[in-house]
Amino acid sequence: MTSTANQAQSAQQQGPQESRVFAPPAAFAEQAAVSGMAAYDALCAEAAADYEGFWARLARENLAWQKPFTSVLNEADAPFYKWFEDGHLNVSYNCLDRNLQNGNADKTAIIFEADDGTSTPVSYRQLHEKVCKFANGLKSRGIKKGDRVIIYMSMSVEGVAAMQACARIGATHSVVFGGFSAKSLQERIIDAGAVAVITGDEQLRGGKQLPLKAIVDEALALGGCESVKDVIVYKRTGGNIAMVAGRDMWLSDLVDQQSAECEPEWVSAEHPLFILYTSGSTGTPKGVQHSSGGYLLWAALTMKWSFDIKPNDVFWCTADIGWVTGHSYIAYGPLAVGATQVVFEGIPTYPNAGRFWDTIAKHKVSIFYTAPTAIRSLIKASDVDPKVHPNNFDLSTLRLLGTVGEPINPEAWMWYYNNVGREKCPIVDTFWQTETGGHMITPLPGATPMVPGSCTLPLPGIMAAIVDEAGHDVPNGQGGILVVKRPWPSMIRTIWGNPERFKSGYFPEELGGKMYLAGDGAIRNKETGYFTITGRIDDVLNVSGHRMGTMEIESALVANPLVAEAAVVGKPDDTTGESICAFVVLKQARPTGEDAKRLALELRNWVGKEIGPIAKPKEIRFGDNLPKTRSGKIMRRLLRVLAKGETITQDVSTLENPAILEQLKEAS
Ligand code: 6R9
Repeated sequence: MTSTANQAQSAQQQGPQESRVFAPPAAFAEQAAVSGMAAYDALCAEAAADYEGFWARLARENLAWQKPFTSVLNEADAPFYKWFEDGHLNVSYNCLDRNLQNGNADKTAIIFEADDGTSTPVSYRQLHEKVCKFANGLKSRGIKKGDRVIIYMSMSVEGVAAMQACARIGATHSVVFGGFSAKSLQERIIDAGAVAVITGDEQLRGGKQLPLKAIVDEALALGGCESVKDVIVYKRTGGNIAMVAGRDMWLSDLVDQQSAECEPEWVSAEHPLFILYTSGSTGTPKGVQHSSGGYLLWAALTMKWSFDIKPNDVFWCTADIGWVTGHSYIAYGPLAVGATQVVFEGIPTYPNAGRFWDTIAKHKVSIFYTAPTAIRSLIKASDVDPKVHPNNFDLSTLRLLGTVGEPINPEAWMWYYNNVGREKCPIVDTFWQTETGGHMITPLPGATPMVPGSCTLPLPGIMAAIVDEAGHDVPNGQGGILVVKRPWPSMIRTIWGNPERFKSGYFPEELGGKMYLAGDGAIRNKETGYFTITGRIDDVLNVSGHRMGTMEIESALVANPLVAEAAVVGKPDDTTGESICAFVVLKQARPTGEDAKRLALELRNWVGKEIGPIAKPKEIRFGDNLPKTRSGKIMRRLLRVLAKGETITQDVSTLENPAILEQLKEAS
């Protein structure tokens, strides 16, 4: 661990102070599930007074239990915490059957918006039937409770159904994002010991047909995947693919003749619902293992608290099911609360960068949840082509906006608030992680006054705190390490096959072994106590002994009207220890030669003015774009290599745009 406390502290001291505050609109607050700060405080007080009683009440009220639990939290084998462990339930029953019983059978569960703009509604009754047939199909192949199933599919009703079908029979799924390479897929198949792979023939993205099944074939051919007995293929494009006799089968052949009824497999609340691989700061991807009961409780409850979901809402989370956001806020949360949601196959820029706004208007979306990186790229696109600006679309159905995945810089927040939300929609800036299962720190839209760039306050029951390296609380206004002091129901249970790494990585001895280490730095505002995430603790810089969050510098750069996007990394420096290297995308075309020099100087001075001379990037490189994963995260790891002038030897298969690396290799 590095000395994050000081880093975040100095970043804050030097960083611009955000003073704008936006109260939740009165009309929103009046009807909200958690209405007003007094209601928020009351929930927090309830959790503080009787932690287990609080969670037990919520678990009873929000989930259907086949066998009620008597044990709430078992800490005997900490940090391997167990929640509601003697209770039995089925996640798919909670998401589907419950809706057939409570009058939602004919309600639209999913509006599938295809890449080409055609859309298909699927009711809860239809989804239930699809999932039951799918589950029976899996059972007919001998797949059973506890088996691991890899899902390597694009965004589709079938992808969601595959996850639900696994949940129905008690199989543990591991969704691998459809953009991962054969090698990454193979590693995950082997690590999980999967018995089957569910995939598609091809995927459609931005009008292009891209391979899926061919990559599965390649992954299996790499070897070591002998555990895989079945490959089940959903036909999406009808493209030409190879089928291996005895191993591969079409989904339709497997499910068409199956019964539309499938008794759910009742499992313990602690039964592993899924494993989701995520990258750590070092080493191979970790299989984050989640539970059934605690996980679903939080997916459902945050739909109500953070998203204020109501029966008439049309919810749209633009994530992919390959990421945790697509698990909690597409495959499980919305269905568990009987919501109608849009499931989107395409990309935000096809057929043009107005696609999000057009789709919101078309399906009368009322709650929209996306990533800051998408917002920033759409800001840029609408500056270039005013026709795709949100002003040209009927967004009047929107009542709530959300962001996730990375800090949102105040300028992007304001643009989202003004142009998309038209100053009437609260924005929930939801801080959470693959490991946390659901939202952790976020405004409650009908209660919390919002400050652009701050995820504000922990949800009731989430004991988030900021500590120094010895695990001691730091005062507000002083940065430190973000931790969670008490276990919560939807937390990671272990790293699949590596309990030691789970223990040492998330509950380090240095912090006493009982606090969950999020891996992010944070600071609380002196007056409000609001949290601001200062970035991953591995993304902090030390220049001449002054430490600062890369995020602060990026935010300053993006606040410049010329800048569309920026990523800042450290570069070893003989004199100052580390120097700051900024990769910048301008709203205008990428400058070169004298132009680049002039603009770099201008931006350096700008940052100097915004934060302080110490934060001035020593080097600025301009690009047409930044290297990003397909989920939109900037790959700073690669930028650090480029900044050093070294050759990239790491795997770049998860990059959306590998070609950009060449351009960013040297100074513009
Ligand atoms: C849900 C998800 C987790 C990391 C996390 C943090 C960053 C996510 C954020 C945020 C600031 C937010 N992060 N949400 N930082 N504000 N609202 O993204 O999970 O892919 O595991 O990433 O993303 O650094 O530690 P995951």
